[in-house]
Formats: sequence, C-alpha cells, structure tokens
Amino acid sequence: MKFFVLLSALGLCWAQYSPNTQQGRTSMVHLFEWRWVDIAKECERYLAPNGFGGVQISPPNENIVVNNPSRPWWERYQPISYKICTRSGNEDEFRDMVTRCNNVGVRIYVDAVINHMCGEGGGAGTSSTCGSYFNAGNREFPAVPYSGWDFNDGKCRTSSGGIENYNDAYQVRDCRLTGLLDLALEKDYVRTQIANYMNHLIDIGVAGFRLDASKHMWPGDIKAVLDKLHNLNTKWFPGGSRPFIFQEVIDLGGEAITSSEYFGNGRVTEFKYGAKLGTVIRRWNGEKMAYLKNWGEGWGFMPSDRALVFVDNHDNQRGHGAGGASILTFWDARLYKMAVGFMLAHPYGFTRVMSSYRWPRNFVNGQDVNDWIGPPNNNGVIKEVTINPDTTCGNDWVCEHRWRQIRNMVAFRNVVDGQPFQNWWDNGSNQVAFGRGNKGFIVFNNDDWSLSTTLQTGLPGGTYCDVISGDKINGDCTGIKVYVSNDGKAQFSISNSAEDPFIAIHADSKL
Ligand code: QV4
Ligand code: CA
Repeated sequence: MKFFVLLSALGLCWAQYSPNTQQGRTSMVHLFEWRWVDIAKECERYLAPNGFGGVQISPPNENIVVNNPSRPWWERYQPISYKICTRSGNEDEFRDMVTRCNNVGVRIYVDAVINHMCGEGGGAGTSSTCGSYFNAGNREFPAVPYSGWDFNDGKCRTSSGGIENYNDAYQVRDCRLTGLLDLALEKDYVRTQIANYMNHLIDIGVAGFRLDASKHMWPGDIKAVLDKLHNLNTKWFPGGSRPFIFQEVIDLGGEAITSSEYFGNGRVTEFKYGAKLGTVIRRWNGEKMAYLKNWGEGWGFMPSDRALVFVDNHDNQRGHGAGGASILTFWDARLYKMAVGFMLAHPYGFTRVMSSYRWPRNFVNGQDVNDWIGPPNNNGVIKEVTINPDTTCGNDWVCEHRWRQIRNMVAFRNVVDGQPFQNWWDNGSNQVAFGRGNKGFIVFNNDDWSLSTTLQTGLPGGTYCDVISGDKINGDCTGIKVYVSNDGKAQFSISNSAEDPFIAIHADSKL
C-alpha cells in the first residue's frame, strides 16, 4: 500500500491506465441503456459470481428529451446538466448501484459526455430528463450553469460553425461535432464545472470514466480536467488510487489526429481492433485467421497497455461511428462468438464486452433507417431486464455477456491473466490455435472443412472440460471433454458445421 501511495505521490501516476478492478478480474461489460436498479442486481446475481471486473454505464447526467424521432438512444449524448437524473434512474438509485456493485467487487465506469451540450437545434424549454430549463439557441444551460461565454463559437473558424474537415485538427477540436454545442474546455470555469461533476461521481464510488468524443477535445484540456480529479473513494479503493481513464478516439489512420496524442491522459479505444478482426473472421479481402499470429502491435495497433479493445460498440453495431460493414455484432451470432472468444483469449489490450438490446432493423439502400431506436420501453420508460429460467434475458435485452461461450471466456481471461501467448499453430488458412502459458488453450476452425489434429497445449496432463460447448458442473462436463497427455499434447476434432467451431480449455476447467 505504502509503495502504491509513494508511486502516485511521485507523480508516476501510471494508475490512470489501470482499471482498478479487483485482483484477477480482467474485463468490463457495457450494459448499454440499462437502468441502475437492474445493474445493481446484475452485479450481485451474475457479474460478481462470473468474474466480470466492471460495468460501463450509459451517461448518467441529465440529457435532452428528443421526441422526433421518439426517444432515440443518442439523446443521452446531448447533455442539459450534470444532475444524476436520466431514464436509467435518479441519484439515489445511482448511489445504490455503485455501492452494491463495489461491495461485490464489480466496478462502475461512467460514460462522461464533456465535450459538448445538446445540439444547436435543440430549441428552448424543459424538454429534458430532469425538467431543467435550457435554451440551445442562446447556449444557456442554467442548471449547470453555462452561458454563451462557455462555448467555442468564437474559436471555431469554419463558416458553418461545424467540423467540415477532419484533416484540420483545430476544427475537429474547436468546432461543433454534428451540430453539438462545443464547450470551451480551455476555460478554467468550464474545466471546473466538468471536474465538479466527475468528482461528485468519484466520491460516490465510481472507478473511472469513458471520455466521450475525446478526439474533439485538446489533449491538454483533458489533462487539465483530470488534474482536478479526486483520488478514488477509500471505502473501496487503496489510498491514492486514480480514476481509470479510457478516451474515445476513433483513429483508423489517415486523419490529422492520432490516438497517441492522448496516451498521456489514459487508455484509448483501439477501433482498428474490431474493424480488422471482423474482416478476418468474415474472411473478407483474402484475410485468414492464420494471419492473426502477430495480432496486436504487429497489426499496427497502439501499445497493448494503452489499448481499450472491443469487437463492437454501441455506435458501430448500428452503423454509427467507425468500423463499417466488417463489424461483427450479436446479429451475426456464430461469428460474433468466435471473435469475442478470440479477443478474450488473446493477451492484447483491456477488453470490453458489449451487451445490447434488440431493435427492429430496417435496411433501405443498405442503411438501417431504424438505427436511432432507443432501448426497450413502455411509453418511454425503459423496460426492466427480466431473466428467463434458462438465464437469458427477456424484454428484448440481448445480454451477450450471459451467452455461455462469452461468459466462460471472461473467466478464461481471468485464469490466464499474465500468462504468455505461446504454442501458436495454424493450417495456413482459418484453422488456428494458441495457448496462454500453462493455464489455457484455444482452437478455432473457421475453414469450410473439418479440423482434426494433435496439438501441443502447454497444459498439464488431465481431462479438461471445453468451456465453449459446455460447463464444468459438480466435477463433470456438460460439453466436449479434451484429454491432455502428460507431454501436453491433445487431439482436437472440430467440424466446420459445429454450432460453435471452437474449443477452449483452461486450468479451472480441468476435471
Ligand atoms: C443534426 C445534423 C447537424 C445539425 C444538428 C442540429 O446532423 O448537422 O447541426 O442536427 O442540431 C444526433 C443526430 C444528428 C444531429 C445531432 C445534433 O444523429 O443528426 O445533428 O444529434 O442534434 C451520438 C450519435 C449521433 C448523435 C449524437 C448526439 O452517434 O448521431 O447526433 O449522439 O445525439 C465521430 C466522433 C465520435 C462519435 C462518433 C459518433 O469522433 O466521438 O462520431 N462517437 C461518440 C459517441 C456517440 C455520440 C457522440 C460521440 C456525440 O460514441 O454515440 O454520437 O456525443 O466519429
Ligand atoms: Ca470540442
């Protein structure tokens, strides 16, 4: 403990790269649009028992109410104030969620929308989730308070006031992203309002923040805000703990702004990860799983200890943001499970699992015209996350994190944490395998023919339960069993028409 305090006292605050999870918990899940009462229950009944490290929640601050279209999910990315008051719940419910999740060792990461307020066309009145008055035209947000002085209008040099050219770093930071009123983060007053909001959340017990639209803020302005943040609440965290920071920066290359500009503040989302993995698993453009041998920095991604990685996110699972058609989502379930399984088995980055809701997609000329549709609701009130007898979710919540293959790979990642990537094998096509030290091993068959081969797993001899096809329950396996001989070798057969054409075994699945 003393050493830890010394480190942060010395300003070696590497800590903002650490997710502050409990020892041995190595992933977070994004419970997109869930209510606080449901997250609290999920922490206790599911996430803690299954080794999830934390939850990314939807923005908890008051947002504009959009009625045309009717209550889109993206209204939550248009702040009206920093009151903890949204369709997900009020401050009491928020406090209860943070306390109950922390008490079972599951952290809360807040989606902080601090680059802007609502859209310039947001109008005036009290159409907001907590009834606060605002006037977008005059840039008045009295519930913060912000006034016209607190926005970048005078600083933006484009005629429209909006971002017109992503190759001009000044525009990208100082002008409006899709018409969203751009806050003047160079002003100490604005930095202080934002820091007060974030410190309120830190004092309640959150472990860190997703910084929305980080590309649209100067790295130095972000740092000025972070320098104002409290250490985490010592009720649940060691003294001197710094909030975990992961900045949303979409950098697929070719723009003026790069992810590395933000490394000094914390981790950064690596959007190349999901875009490339989707292309490989879909076998597009001649991509093959055999090419994943040097996955990670070898593919031009940022350093692993700066990366926040995911297969899909709330934007690109519905065509917003970046990643394009290659992005795999729950709609592509069989390939999606393989991609998430590969991500969770591979040592690169800190991993985030997406948990979505179903909506009625309607493609017109290749574009889903229903991409705006918000969470399952009854006349605008978000529906409860009901749990079915088979442990899946009801009410159109997809709950990917509860799919056996994904839930068990979250545990796999915990078991192999710190173990080296080794024993790679491939058939030169789409059959690959690799291990993590002597703790875990995974085999994929994404070819159009069966896999049957003997591989060096690196594991001690014994009988292992395949955690993709089943579960180890009461010392037995409800799925495929794998026999590892004392020399670490095992025979694997995977049909290309298997429900899930991959097998994963690890130290805790040994019978
Ligand atoms: C429209 C016009 C504007 C006009 C404006 C007038 O497009 O030209 O000036 O009206 O008010 C919604 C609407 C959008 C509308 C805007 C403002 O979709 O049509 O502008 O509101 O009224 C989400 C959605 C956006 C949504 C936004 C705010 O994706 O569609 O805009 O929320 O409600 C870039 C960024 C990256 C960003 C990504 C989507 O670099 O940071 O685009 N990703 C994050 C979030 C994302 C969110 C935002 C940023 C904004 O992940 O969910 O955008 O907070 O790549
Ligand atoms: Ca900005």
